Amino acid sequence: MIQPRPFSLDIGSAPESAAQFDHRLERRLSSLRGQFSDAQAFAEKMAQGDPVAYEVLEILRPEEQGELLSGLSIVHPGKVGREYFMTKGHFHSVRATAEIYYCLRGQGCMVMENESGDWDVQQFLPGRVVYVAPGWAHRSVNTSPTESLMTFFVYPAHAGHDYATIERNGFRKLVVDDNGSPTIIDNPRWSAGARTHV
Ligand code: PAN
Ligand code: ZN
Repeated sequence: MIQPRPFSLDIGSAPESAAQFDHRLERRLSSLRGQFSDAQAFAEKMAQGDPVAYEVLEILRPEEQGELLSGLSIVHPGKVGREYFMTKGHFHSVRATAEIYYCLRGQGCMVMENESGDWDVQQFLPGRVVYVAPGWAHRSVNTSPTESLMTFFVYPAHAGHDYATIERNGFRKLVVDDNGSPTIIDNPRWSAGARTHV
């Protein structure tokens, strides 16, 4: 068992501070198969290689109530057709758990939705905090053409991750590049009927 112990973390100077983290997860574009609306653009991008879309640097703690999990999420710049590189996105398995994201670098947005039919998109700018309320699925999108989007996240350690619900239909809203401007559009693949509670 990892004993509860205080610690501190320098995140202003990341990624030089990457050694402070216990675990590094790399997600390649292939792990987002089916999530981009332009299947042909996805195939073309994959044919050029399978780029790293994002990385997660985590501090490991016991996944139990009372603990907090924290780390850095780094979404690299890139697009598949008109859609920007993004995270898979998920609900927390324990729906009644929230999350805080603090944007350190880059620009982008957090796409969110709940199971009551509401959706929300908050902008990421360096220094801005985004609060993901309990019950809201969340996905980070990097809208910069050149810079990685780096955020620090913290959430209850017992939250767990439900990826399957999002994998089935995606989010209600997509963020696409419309002549250089990030624009929110409806996701044609999303259907309320296919959505089930877990
Ligand atoms: C974050 C995310 C991280 C990567 O730690 O896990 O940004 O996104 P995906 O998990 O959707 O691939 C978090 O929200 N944890 O709950
Ligand atoms: Zn989360």
